[in-house]
Amino acid sequence: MASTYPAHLHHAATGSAKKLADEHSGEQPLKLYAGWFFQRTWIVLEEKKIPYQYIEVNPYDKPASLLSLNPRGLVPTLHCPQPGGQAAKPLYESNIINEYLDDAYPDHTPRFLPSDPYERARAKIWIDFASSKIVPGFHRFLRCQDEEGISKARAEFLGYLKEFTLAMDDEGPYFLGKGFMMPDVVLAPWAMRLWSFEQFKGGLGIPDPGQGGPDEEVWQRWRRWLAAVTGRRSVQDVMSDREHYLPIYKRFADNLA
Ligand SMILES: N[C@@H](CCC(=O)N[C@@H](CS)C(=O)NCC(=O)O)C(=O)O
Repeated sequence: MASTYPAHLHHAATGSAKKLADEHSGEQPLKLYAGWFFQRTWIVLEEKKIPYQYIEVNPYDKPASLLSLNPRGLVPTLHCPQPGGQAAKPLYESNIINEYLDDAYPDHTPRFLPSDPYERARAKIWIDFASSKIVPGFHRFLRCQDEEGISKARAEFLGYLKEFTLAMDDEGPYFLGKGFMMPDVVLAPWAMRLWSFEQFKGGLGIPDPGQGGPDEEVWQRWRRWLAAVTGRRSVQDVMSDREHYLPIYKRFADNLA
């Protein structure tokens, strides 16, 4: 299948992600087709300790087994075993897969969505906000080339982070309180890539501690969330070495991807 992913870029997990991928390379009924650059579902499988087989996909050379499950060949794609000897069925879209894992493996804690119907629905509002506003805002900001565009995109991105932070539980450290849950997972891979703005766009722009003026408390709460999420073992374990993300993010920053 044709891919826009350039062949010279790295295409397999490295560092701690490679170690984890190797540990999960053995045959299992539940199979995760994944790419080293996309981690939401991998984090949930690790947190829940659900047995799974990790199948690394080279975006430049997708295996036929993936294309038969998901003709678009996107990762993550999950190969879900079915009861009674029925053929396994595919699932894709990371947030949907993660909700499925929470429902299909209820004995594997922690749960990633609240059980209270209102809290569960509210969590989904912020999962959607992170996916539909913050992540695209991240990429728009990184792609901007001229000074005026960069400062507009930065203000938009920080506005989204502020809105997300204002919706967090006051104490935290996580979005919904003490538990690391779906609204955290959905942003975790991007929280780990905020260095891109220092590297390529003259800084992210969040004020230093004590410099936040009327937003001081908001940014304090953001920093508490960021430290908890980026310090989380599962989040660190699924990351590849930064040297391999650099050329990919440089392509974004040069507006080539
Ligand atoms: N919204 C989807 C995004 C899936 C997606 O776009 N995956 C990308 C990686 S970030 C992919 O498989 N790219 C390979 C390609 O386009 O060939 C999700 O959250 O699962």
